[in-house]
Amino acid sequence: MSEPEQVVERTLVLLKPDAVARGLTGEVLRRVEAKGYRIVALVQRSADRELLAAHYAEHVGKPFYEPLVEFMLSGPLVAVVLEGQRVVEGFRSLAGATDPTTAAPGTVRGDLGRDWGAKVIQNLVHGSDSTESAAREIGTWFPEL
Ligand code: IDP
Ligand code: MG
Repeated sequence: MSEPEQVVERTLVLLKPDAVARGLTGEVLRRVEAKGYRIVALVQRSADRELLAAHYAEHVGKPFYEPLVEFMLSGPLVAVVLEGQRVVEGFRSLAGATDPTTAAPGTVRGDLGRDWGAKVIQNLVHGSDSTESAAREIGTWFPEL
């Protein structure tokens, strides 16, 4: 019997305003491409409150939601769609844990991030946490896809 075919997934990545402001978009995308994932779509743009409410629907009402929105509105960000087998978990692994102070060395957040004393954790990147979230988030940022 033949192996089951590996399903090609997509995930939604955001290079957050801190990554853009610090000139780290190239470094993050370098890691993504070196890992072997394909960039399907990429745009630098600003967010707005409505978009962020859709994107961060599961966090609306949490204590860090308002600072998170202010942070995400603080400058341009880069939205990216990546494609590859198991890219949802693969990008989360490249990104590292949410808290950049303790994120593992070797990860984007662990190598390039730190605590800046802000009300919200500034951790450079977002990656979808499941294929269901990815489908919803890609629809939010790239309705044409
Ligand atoms: P994730 O980005 O690792 O998936 P989530 O729990 O989905 O983490 O949180 C979304 C974003 O909100 C985080 O990336 C971080 O910027 C911010 N955040 C999460 N938890 C906290 C917190 O407890 N305090 C402040 N900011 C937080
Ligand atoms: Mg999340």
